[in-house]
Amino acid sequence: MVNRRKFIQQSITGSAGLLAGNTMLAATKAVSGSAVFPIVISTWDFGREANEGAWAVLAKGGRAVDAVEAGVRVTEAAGNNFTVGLGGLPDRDGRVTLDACIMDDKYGCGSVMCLENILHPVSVARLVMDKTPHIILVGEGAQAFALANGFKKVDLLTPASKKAWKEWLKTSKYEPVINIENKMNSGKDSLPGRKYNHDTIGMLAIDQQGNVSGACTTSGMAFKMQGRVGDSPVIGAGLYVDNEIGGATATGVGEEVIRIAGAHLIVELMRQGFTPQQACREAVERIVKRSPAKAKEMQVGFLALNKQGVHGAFCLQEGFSYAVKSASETQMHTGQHYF
Ligand code: SD4
Repeated sequence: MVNRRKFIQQSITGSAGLLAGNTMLAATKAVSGSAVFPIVISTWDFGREANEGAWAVLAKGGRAVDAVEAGVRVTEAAGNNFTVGLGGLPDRDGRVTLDACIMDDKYGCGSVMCLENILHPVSVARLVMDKTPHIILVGEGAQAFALANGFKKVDLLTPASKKAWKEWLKTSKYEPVINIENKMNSGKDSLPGRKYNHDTIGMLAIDQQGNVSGACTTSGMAFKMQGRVGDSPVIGAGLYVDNEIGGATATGVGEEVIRIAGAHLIVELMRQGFTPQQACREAVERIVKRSPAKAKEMQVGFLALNKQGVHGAFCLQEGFSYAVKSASETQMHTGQHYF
């Protein structure tokens, strides 16, 4: 039986939450009233170029789901970063295995995990969503599906990523500490906001019709075990979109994000009235609460966009940047950090 005092307490907390939600809604409606749509946001410095790819779709009145796919494809093909698509750092056996997912405005979702030799995993995920009765395809099955649908085999290991792997083999130490990928590039470029200070790309967009979609794509943690899958292609962990509420995406050590179902948690918190930033902060605090010692030694960053076009981010460590593009803004932002 529900204890009466507890029931009253819960009701009070519930109304306070609703009140906070209404206040938030009133504040954000003003933002949507000032025509922030379309808008696209994405993780890290390379999000800037990716946003341009998405904007080409959004500016013409295209759908958010097409925009996020086009946007993250820019990063997948770039070949100049160690963490997404071509040139992504391999696993400990020298195999580049890619993870990606996409979610549209109607709870449609598609995902590929541990996909090898395909340049655009996000587009394979899109096809899984659009053309199959399934949500996730992994490994050989995902590759066979991609090849059957016209994708070509590509060697994703570049001279630079091969060199980094060979270097790593000298010690073979798996150290998923704060942005291990950045540590491959010690020096000024690995400083917060500089070119190597980036990671998985997660992107969220709202189109002119006000519909929300998202995509997330990565080569995963550098030098992971063969077969390891992180949060990025896991719907609800690395990405979640609910067209009534908004979307969220994650970057960093995926195991910790999966443990708290990070992106879904953030969307549900926004449903209760949290702002995107408050929701991202709460998710980070849950990680700290569960693993206080480990949290100090790693990076996790969350990025969220609510239905009204308000964005926010929060991360464990300093140095998480994200890119925003709308009719009124083309800018880099820095996520607030816990430590
Ligand atoms: C993963 N979250 O595979 C991704 C990759 C990442 O720093 O963001 N790496 O866990």
